[in-house]
Amino acid sequence: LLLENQLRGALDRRELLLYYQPKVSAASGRVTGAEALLRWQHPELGLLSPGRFVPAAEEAGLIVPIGEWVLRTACRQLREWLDGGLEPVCVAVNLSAQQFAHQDIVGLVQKVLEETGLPPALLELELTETMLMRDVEHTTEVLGKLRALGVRLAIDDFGTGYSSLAYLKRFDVHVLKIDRSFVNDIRSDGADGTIAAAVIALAHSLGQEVVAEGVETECQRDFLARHRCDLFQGYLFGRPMTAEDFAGQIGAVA
Ligand code: G
Ligand code: G
Ligand code: MN
Ligand code: NA
Repeated sequence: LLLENQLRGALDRRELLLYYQPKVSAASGRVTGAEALLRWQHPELGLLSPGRFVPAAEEAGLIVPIGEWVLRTACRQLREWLDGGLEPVCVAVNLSAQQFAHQDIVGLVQKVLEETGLPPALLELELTETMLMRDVEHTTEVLGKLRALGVRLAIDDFGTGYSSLAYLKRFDVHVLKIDRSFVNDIRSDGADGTIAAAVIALAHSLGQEVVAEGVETECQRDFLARHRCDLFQGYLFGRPMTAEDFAGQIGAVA
């Protein structure tokens, strides 16, 4: 409760910030994108990860204004990088269930794209299966409208929630992110990579790209590359880092 009260003022006190974790193209080995990840620079507790405060923010309804700040900040940051002459990268933002269910998320995304003048295809929205499965009629409608704006849509933590293959086809997203638990299963001899390989094949058969998250070892990377995974994200390539540090990595071979 204390944390919740402090969180109320955190936005105004400018204590929230975004870190960026590189996404690396399997084909070129270069950094071509990032996932924006929220942090709270708490005055006493130090730098807090979202696991420590996002659940409280959701319960208090604060995730809606915070999520709006995240979206706007990530888009403004990308605008700065483009204006500074850096090569275009795709930046992914996580949406929470509440933003997706209760907010005019389509209107917000449209407004922020207009404000920043970004090419919509440089913005990716990460949504979890659980969020999408709550109300499939609503989901189909909202995803269709977001898709029409030109932004990219990704299903995050794929394989950990439950979604039927029929809905996966109906929702028509651009990207599947293989949950890191399946990447973590991949051992040096390739054993236990079955689910990761199956998710890649499934995604490709639906015309979707695949991002593997939580890639920590070269063995995992090599296994995923052999199975034609499109993008890698994980500590092997880079931890979540400040915007300034990430800018230095854009386009580099990771
Ligand atoms: O960085 P960390 O491992 O603590 O992230 C934990 C979770 O927080 C991840 O599942 C991630 O999707 C989520 N998360 C990170 N940034 C944001 C954000 O800006 N908004 C929401 N809703 N969730 C986020
Ligand atoms: O759920 P989501 O995918 O949005 O969460 C991303 C989170 O995963 C980030 O908080 C990030 O810190 C964490 N993460 C990113 N790469 C790795 C990795 O290689 N290993 C582990 N264990 N966690 C990772
Ligand atoms: Mn994510
Ligand atoms: Na994830």
